[in-house]
Amino acid sequence: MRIGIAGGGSLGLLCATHLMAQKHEVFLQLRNKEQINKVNSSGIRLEGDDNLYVPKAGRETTEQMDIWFCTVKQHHVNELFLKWKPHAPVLMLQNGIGHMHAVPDEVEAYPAVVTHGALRLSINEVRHTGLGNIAVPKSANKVLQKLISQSGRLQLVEDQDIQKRIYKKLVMNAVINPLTVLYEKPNGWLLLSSEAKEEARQLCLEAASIVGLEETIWEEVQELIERTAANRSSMLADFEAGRPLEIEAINGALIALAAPGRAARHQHIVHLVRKKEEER
Ligand code: KPL
Repeated sequence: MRIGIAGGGSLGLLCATHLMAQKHEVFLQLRNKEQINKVNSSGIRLEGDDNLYVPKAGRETTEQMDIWFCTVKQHHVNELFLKWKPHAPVLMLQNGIGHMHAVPDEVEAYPAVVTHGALRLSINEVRHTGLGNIAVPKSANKVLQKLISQSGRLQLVEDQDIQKRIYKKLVMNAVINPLTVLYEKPNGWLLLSSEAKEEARQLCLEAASIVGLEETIWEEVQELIERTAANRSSMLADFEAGRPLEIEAINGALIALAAPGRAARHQHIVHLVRKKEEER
């Protein structure tokens, strides 16, 4: 298949290498000239894999794609769609909620929930830090069906109840990401420190009650922390690299869903993270 990927962060590079390993033709849509040149001249290296993946990279393409993966951060989605008019289905792989509203009506977009861990080592090198999957809504779209069957290690799976999965991922990110920034520690720290663990549990329970999930989600959050113990969360990676944080898209969006007075812990954590971001 001919697959376009918008965004050259850790997820964009990870998707590009895994899709090329499945013999798909990949176009990587990037903004940064240096990254475009590097990818076109040297390809992308996936750590631990001897193959070199050389997709076409550029600011835009006139070639018709079968499907697109949109991997830019949520705060870039609005800006992206001001100029970009994809004439193929688009999978939206952002953390948080709210970005689907920024997609123009004429674009056939599907929300996708990613549980892979990825770390960008340089503008053309990526590490796959945790094997997960990419859940997409059950759909009759033939292209999406074909992609699911040819997704290899990216493991695209269908979910009948994608909304629930979106909320679960939101809760997980709303707990793990800000705490790892405040402690400046990898995910596993949140179970090693009893203070952090209790904060994580409280944040989890408050988030679960906002989105109407059972309290047992705390078990799943702990399992995810264990599975990604050595990872630095995407928010911590952004913090350390001086990039904007996704705190609005994640905890901010959660607070916006809550009835008045029911998101006190998340409001507090947002306040602390913003303060830390200002001091950075
Ligand atoms: O999705 C993640 C992220 O870092 O954004 C988690 C699940 C927290 C894994 O690190």
